[in-house]
Formats: sequence, C-alpha cells, structure tokens
Amino acid sequence: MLRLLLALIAMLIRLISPALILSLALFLAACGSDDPSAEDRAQPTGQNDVPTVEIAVHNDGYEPAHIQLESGTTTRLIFTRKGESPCIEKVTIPDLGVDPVELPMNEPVAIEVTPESDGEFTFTCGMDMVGGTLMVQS
Ligand SMILES: [Cu+2]
Repeated sequence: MLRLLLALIAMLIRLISPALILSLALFLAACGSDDPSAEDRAQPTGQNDVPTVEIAVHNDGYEPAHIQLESGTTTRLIFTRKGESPCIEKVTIPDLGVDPVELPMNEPVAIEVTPESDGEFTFTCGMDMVGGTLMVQS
C-alpha cells in the first residue's frame, strides 16, 4: 500500500515539475526587466527623414522606456504627455545636455538628440521620479 502511494506521488511530481520549472522560468524572465532584451527596445522609424521615436508620457512612466539609438545620428524624440500628474509635466535628458522641457497635455513635443558616444543615457521627468533609457550603440 505504501509502495503504491509512493509510486503515485513520484508520478505526480514527474507530471507537475515541467510546468513548475516553466512557470518559474517565465517568472524569473519577467523579473529581469531592468536589462531589456533586444525585442523590448524601441528603435527609430523613418528612413528618408530624421529617425523618429514617439514616446507616450504616462503618470507612471514612459512608453517605450527603452530606446535603442545609433551614435552620431540625430534622432527626433517626440514626447506626448498623456497623464495629468504634475510629476510628468517636464522631461529632461541631463546626460545629453537637454534641459527640462515643458510638456503640455496631449501636445507632441519634439526633442532632437545626437549622442556622440556609445552608452546608456537616461531621460527623466523634471523631478527625476520616472525615467527611461536611451541605449546608444555605433
Ligand atoms: Cu516627476
């Protein structure tokens, strides 16, 4: 009787463990969002004109928050404020020398940047509470 029970438990564990491992892996992958994989990074569009990235500014952050840029290339970042929170009424890119810029509600505001070197540059709200990353590669 005990052997039967043990065999049953062993079978159950064998059935459950692949699902358990899979969900654990998915959970860990979701937690690693501080280092966004290539698919999570937005890239500029617009071949003939200036490369452009549109960024929606929500109360809790920027969308997209991770943008991949090419060094030495001028890119137009268009910020459109969608949230009422005063926290997000300005945006600044201190690493690239961009002083705080006012963002009126629902009005696209273009900021052009030309990062000269590779690296990660942050853009934030005026109070440095919400932010995103420009990942610059050559
Ligand atoms: Cu803020």
